[in-house]
Amino acid sequence: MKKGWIWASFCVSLSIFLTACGMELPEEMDVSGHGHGTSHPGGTTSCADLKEPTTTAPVKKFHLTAKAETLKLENGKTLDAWTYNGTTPGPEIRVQQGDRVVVTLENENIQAGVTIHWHGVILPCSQDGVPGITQDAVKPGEAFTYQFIAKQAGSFWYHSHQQSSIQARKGLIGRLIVETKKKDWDYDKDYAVTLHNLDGHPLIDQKKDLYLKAEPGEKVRLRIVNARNTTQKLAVAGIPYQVISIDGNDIHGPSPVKNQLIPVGAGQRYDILFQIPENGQVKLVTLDGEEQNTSTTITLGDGREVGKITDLDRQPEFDFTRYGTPTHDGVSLPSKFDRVYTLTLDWSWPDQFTINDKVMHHNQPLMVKKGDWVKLRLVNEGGGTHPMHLHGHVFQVLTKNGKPLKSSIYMDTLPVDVNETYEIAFRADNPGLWMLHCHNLIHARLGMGMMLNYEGITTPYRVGTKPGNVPD
Ligand SMILES: [Cu+2]
Repeated sequence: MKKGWIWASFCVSLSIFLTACGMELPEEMDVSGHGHGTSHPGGTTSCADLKEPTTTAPVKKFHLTAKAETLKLENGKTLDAWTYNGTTPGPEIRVQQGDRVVVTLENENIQAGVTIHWHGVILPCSQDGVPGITQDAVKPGEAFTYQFIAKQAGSFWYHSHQQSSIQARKGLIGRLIVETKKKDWDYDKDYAVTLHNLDGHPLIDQKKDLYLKAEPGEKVRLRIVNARNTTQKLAVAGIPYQVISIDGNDIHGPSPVKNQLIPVGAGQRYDILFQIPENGQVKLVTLDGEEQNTSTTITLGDGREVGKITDLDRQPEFDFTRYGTPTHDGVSLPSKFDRVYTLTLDWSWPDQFTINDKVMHHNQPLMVKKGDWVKLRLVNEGGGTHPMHLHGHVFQVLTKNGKPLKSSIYMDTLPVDVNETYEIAFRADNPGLWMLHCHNLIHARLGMGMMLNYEGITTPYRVGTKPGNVPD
């Protein structure tokens, strides 16, 4: 596994210049599986025509310009980064649930082209930002406007899905926060932060050590976005906290926990709630899940330090499978699923990360039709942790290693460790062509991805070197 990892890292640095390593990109390919002239008994619909209908929802407009920028880090080092509007993460987009979000993306000078994928957001196929599948990459001098209704409240993020392993690492990332109209939890301050790796520099909002203003006694909602490729474990010093939301989905009955590391998987979001102690400050430390080294800190408030973060490695991990209280949230799972698929995640020497022994573009799409209940079994047989992300849907985690969860937990990205098996379920209620891939973007680049396609959905776009659409 270690060897594979080193080779994979080497290949990705190399593949910026070469395509010698890993997965061979086809010259031109139609991921819908329909091809030219194939007919479908129920007729066909193009992904490009699946848009949000016109409504009276309040419109919130934003403009993001992708451009190369020289950034100066706190340590004085300068970096050539790719940014949305000159910073990484790009501007935080904050809207209210029910708003119509209109974002114009302009590409100033990123030669390979860019897109914006709205990670975790349930939106129409044409707005998903995946080059060669839902649109063409936006080339220098071009623009593309995204429009979707923010139906889910919660913490989300956005990133380019063109050569994402390179572009996210170069800085093309940002946050999307959707607030509820009426505050759903009791807090005074609402902060969101992004853990990211900027070209080899582990950072939190472009800093090594982040300070956030908070007064003694204040309750803080802290939204943590992990835009890195590996699980980031978060230690909170000395005070109890609640995990109130994962991937934008509220937890039912979140009890306070203390001295537990929160493992935020790559691509995931965890919202935690805590109170600043009287005369105290709160400190959080992140620990990289694979390299086991501490990387960034967050400090809230000005008082004396409460509690010390010691024995990081010996702290137990927060376990979402045992958290929360049982719910009857109205979504009752069927006794029989319409489609059941097993996906075995693995890697093979020297540099391929596979699903069912095949790399992306060689796997047949998982086919569903609208209304199906779908169950996926995710089995990790090797190659490190695989944070599996499904576009366009939120799934419920049913079991871990055969054991049912304590509460109803919903996610869009689930980190699956080696030798673990999860069962997840969702309703196929959003017709389109959706990627299902590992959000360790290096693994995705080296093959770990496939399509979940609805019957009868086609696309006018093509993946490949010829059209210049590289979705992984
Ligand atoms: Cu992976």
